[in-house]
Amino acid sequence: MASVNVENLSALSAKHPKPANTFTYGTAGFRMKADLLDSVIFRTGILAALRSKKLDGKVIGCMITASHNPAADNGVKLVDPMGEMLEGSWEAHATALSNAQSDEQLVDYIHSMVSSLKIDLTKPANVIIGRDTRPSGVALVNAFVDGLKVLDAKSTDYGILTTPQLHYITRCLNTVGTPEAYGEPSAEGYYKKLAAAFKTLVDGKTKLSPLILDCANGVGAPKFQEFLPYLGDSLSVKIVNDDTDNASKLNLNSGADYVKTGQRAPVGHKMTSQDRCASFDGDADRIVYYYQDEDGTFKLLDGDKIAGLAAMFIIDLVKAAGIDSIKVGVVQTAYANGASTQYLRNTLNVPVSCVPTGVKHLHHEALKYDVGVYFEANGHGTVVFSPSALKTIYSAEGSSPAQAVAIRSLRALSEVINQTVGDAFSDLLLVETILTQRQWNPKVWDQAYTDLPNRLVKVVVQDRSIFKTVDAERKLVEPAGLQDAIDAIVLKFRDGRSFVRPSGTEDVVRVYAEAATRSETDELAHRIGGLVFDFNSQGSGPRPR
Ligand code: G16
Repeated sequence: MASVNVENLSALSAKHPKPANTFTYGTAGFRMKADLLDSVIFRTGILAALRSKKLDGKVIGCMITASHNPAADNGVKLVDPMGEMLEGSWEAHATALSNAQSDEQLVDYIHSMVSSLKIDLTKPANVIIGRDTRPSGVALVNAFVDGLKVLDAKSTDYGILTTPQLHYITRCLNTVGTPEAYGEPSAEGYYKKLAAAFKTLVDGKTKLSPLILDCANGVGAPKFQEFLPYLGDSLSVKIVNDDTDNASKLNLNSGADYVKTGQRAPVGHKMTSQDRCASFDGDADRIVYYYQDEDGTFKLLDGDKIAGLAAMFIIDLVKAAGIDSIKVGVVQTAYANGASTQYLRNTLNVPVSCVPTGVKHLHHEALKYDVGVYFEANGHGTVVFSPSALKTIYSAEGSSPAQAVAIRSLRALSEVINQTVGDAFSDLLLVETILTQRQWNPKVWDQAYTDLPNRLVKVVVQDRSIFKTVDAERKLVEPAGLQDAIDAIVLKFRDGRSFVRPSGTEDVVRVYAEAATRSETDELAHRIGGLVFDFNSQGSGPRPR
């Protein structure tokens, strides 16, 4: 089993002293102001090495990013061998290591993990690293590598990548030479795989008008630029908000989160009713679409709309292929618009599950279906095909030319979709495939159902950890009495629905509200926001108006 070289650990740890703060591995790893992260990331390096050793040297991924957060923030998330998020039970270890008060406590905790999880420290450890465009990323990678050195882990730094590219490469490295080989383990391999599948899917179809793509001044901009030559003339995209030299512009008045939360277009492009538009977030794992109606109204096509479109298309395709034994299911969170859930259940007749926020929850639930479509309303999601569904798709022959075409499309679809995690590039190609095959503009897509008016409000509180939820985050159990007060207000609104939950990525509490009309929705959101702010006089930021 061996034990940790304490001298080596102390020498490395001295370079990364822990501040007084308490840390939590949350919805998407650790995320906070970059200048607080040095010790956390060093210790996450130790955890990544332990995880790899536990898994016999399988490659673990590390992504340094704070995604949709402002430029001054940064974060880290670990990726398990098949490209999925770090196993849930290890999050508590990440939190515990990051909060150890001294080197002795750190060593003790590592040894307790080694013994309780039966980790053989003599095993090799392999870790790969990617980061987004934030300037703080370089120093944080160095801190992480110091953490790896504590346990002699081998590392490869892939430099700047989108988060989903890092997930993809992790899976490729762990499956190379096996029947599950996922592709060439490089950004180039990723581009080649996605572009080839997309070209198959749109072959012979009339090309759509150019897509205006807002990259939030983040890593999506240089990476999509790099991707374009592989797509050739199969797709036309005009990239806007691509200034990654000016770090302060990252996610500023642009990007998927800005567009979804504010239900407005980003800066950087003056939209007309002819335009088809989409926005990535800061690490390109989320996408939302939007357009402008003839009367100038902004129309959002968010993750719920993408899920509906994808589910509709896949159901049609499995029918057309003559393999409708393959069952499609959809996974959403409490943020899903009520109208989208009704559309999925009543029009598409698909089973829908609701799970807590966080891709890890959606992903695991989606694996229960033959084909699981999962999307958060904020545009984070993908489609996963079970091994048996893939077997059926790849062994089907079809008894007519039409069936053969549908089977070919399903195969290409399983390749164009990044099944490891929500991926804005891959989701863009999925949407563009469907719109091209149907020759639909955004307005036609939008006609599937009409969203109930909805509003998201952020409330800054002194301590968000006092907010505890149950029932897939739809109900608060703490602070005591707050849920009753929320329910009493909601009752007064037609079609009213509202819930409150602490964010796992920002220092805020989120309030979601839906009601029959826009003005009732706004009032409901602001009344609940005000209630949260006032409750126990905890509010510390601006009171929601
Ligand atoms: C992360 C998670 C998403 C989640 C989002 C917001 O996204 O991966 O699953 O929806 O944070 O989470 P919360 O409401 O807890 O702050 P990203 O794109 O920021 O990595």
